[in-house]
Amino acid sequence: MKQVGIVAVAVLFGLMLVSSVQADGKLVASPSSALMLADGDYNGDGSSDIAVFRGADGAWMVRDVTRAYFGREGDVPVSGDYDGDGITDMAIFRSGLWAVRGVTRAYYGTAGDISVPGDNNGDGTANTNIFRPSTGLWAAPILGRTYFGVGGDWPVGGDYNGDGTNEVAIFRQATGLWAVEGGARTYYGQADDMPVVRDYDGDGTEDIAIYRQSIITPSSLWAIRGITRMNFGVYGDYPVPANYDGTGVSPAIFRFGSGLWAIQGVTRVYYGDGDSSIPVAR
Ligand SMILES: [Ca+2]
Ligand SMILES: [Ca+2]
Ligand SMILES: [Ca+2]
Ligand SMILES: [Ca+2]
Repeated sequence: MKQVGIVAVAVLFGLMLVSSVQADGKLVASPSSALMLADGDYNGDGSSDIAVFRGADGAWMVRDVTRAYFGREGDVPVSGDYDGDGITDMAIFRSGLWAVRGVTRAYYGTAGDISVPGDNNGDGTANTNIFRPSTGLWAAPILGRTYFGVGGDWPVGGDYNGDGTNEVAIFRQATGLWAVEGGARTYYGQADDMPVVRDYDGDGTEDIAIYRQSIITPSSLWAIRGITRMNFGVYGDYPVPANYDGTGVSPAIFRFGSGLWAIQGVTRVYYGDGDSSIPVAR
């Protein structure tokens, strides 16, 4: 896994959404630079919205819905429905501070933690979960504290058994291991794939899925376990799969620099300031 270069894919407010290019030409994203959102329906119409957060001035821009200023450079966006009204709230994580626009400010976790918002008990509200890479600690309101996974693992908590509540889960990028606490362990994908877990077939369970990109084969691979495989997007694109048209989750990418959103079978549009906007769609 020798690294031959560093590509700055986008400026993520001081911290960089950085990926490494390996000797074999693969682009490797890391969990500490990943965007983990609980939801992305900013007007509550049942469809995910095309949206960006621009750290330089704290602007949130939701296409055809709204624009607001919340947060600042260096904040990690953690969109979710924290008050359970069916509308996704703009929210940021800042070294243990969770600030939810118009709803609350709370402290949970600390600097260095990875924020993994999600609904822990099926009540329709997002919880302020964190994964601490240094120790493998998950701290999750309602679920409690548990140790699961190690540094370098991707936290991929979600509802894998369809009971309406989240399970703690990790994807180990080096080996392709998926492990759900109290559930299955399986291998899917290969070293350096990026997890893109969603409910692709709409049956109420999270589907294990990976996104793979490489200089050598510029068309990116989406592999969704037991459901489908396809090529969509090119080298350097960031995956933003979501339910944009209200009929189900589509593979989709955001292209840093140009601001292109390409949503398979749905649309291609340009939205966001290509230089500093990052996608906040889910
Ligand atoms: Ca919407
Ligand atoms: Ca809400
Ligand atoms: Ca569950
Ligand atoms: Ca599913």
